[in-house]
Amino acid sequence: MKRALITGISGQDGAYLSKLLLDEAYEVFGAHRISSRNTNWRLQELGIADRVKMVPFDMLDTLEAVRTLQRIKPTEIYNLGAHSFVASSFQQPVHTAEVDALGVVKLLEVIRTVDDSIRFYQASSSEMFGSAVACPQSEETPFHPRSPYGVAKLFGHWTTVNYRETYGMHASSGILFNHESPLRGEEYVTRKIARSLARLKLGLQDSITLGNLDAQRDWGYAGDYVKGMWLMLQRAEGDDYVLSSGVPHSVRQFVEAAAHCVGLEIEWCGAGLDSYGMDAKSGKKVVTVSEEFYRPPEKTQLLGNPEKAKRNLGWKPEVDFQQLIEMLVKRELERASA
Ligand code: GDR
Repeated sequence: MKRALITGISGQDGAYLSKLLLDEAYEVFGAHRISSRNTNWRLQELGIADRVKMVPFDMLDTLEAVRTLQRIKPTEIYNLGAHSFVASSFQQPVHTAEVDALGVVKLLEVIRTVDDSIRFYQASSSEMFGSAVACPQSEETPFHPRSPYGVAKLFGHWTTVNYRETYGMHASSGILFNHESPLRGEEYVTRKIARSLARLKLGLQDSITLGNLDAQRDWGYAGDYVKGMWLMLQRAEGDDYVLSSGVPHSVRQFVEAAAHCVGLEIEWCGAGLDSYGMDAKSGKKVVTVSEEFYRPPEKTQLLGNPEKAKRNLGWKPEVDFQQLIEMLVKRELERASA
């Protein structure tokens, strides 16, 4: 039986990956920090909370990690644990670097010490591209991160490459563009929009305040992307892969499509920080903009080229932009009516 250890088990990707691995008959262990709050609502929502075995594990506590690995003897480790909210990494750059950068080298050192045949997946990010010179971005595009999060992730990425090249370990880095689902945290823009519009529809909220409406992202469905993670570790050799939809959309387009799902049509007025969106029927202001949610501007559009993953892994996204938004809004309507 294959055994997988997942760090970041309480996050969106940890939940979907656990589900996939359990369906593939793995024994799944969730790395759990003893000091952290119990946040297994995502595992509960997928109906797998009692099938994932929680084990004590702190990314930064090397000795505890050694003991846990010696005991459970995983065949695969998925390092999804991270400070993953880009905006707050500007307020917590040191903590972000400790977890997202140093955490990776500590974990790889532990693996190399305990059993260097364990296959390793590192959750890298499109944020490493930042102000990349090329668009779309592929595995060959030079990186230029624009946030403390992106900088820390880049260290984790190169460390993974280095352990593969220097020690011959089966280590893969998945450079994932934005991947969303009903299990996203409420601070991320997709869930924030879907949740607010569902609540607006049900009269529980009057409006939503966002940052840059013209920011663009390459959005896909998290359930598709965790499959790509798994496929990477099933190859004979580790490697780096971009996973993305290859289709760009703006925050504004996301709002329009989500509004459409709840029967609203948005009419846009103004520009930049003075932009707002009106409900075309009632004339009520339902979308406003605040500097609070703005980030330092991106010079290049973040758009991924997933051709290598398609070619080598046989991976492709199954859920498109429209289906993703419908899924998110439907779940938020259920949650708001519960
Ligand atoms: P991102 O996701 O930073 O791309 O990182 P997020 O959903 O936070 O932002 C997406 C884009 O929307 C713009 N935006 C807003 N964002 C938030 N959160 N709230 C707002 O009100 C708002 N208004 C506009 C942002 O500026 C940005 O352009 C996600 C995370 O999951 C990372 O961990 C992961 O590595 C990358 O995706 C790939």
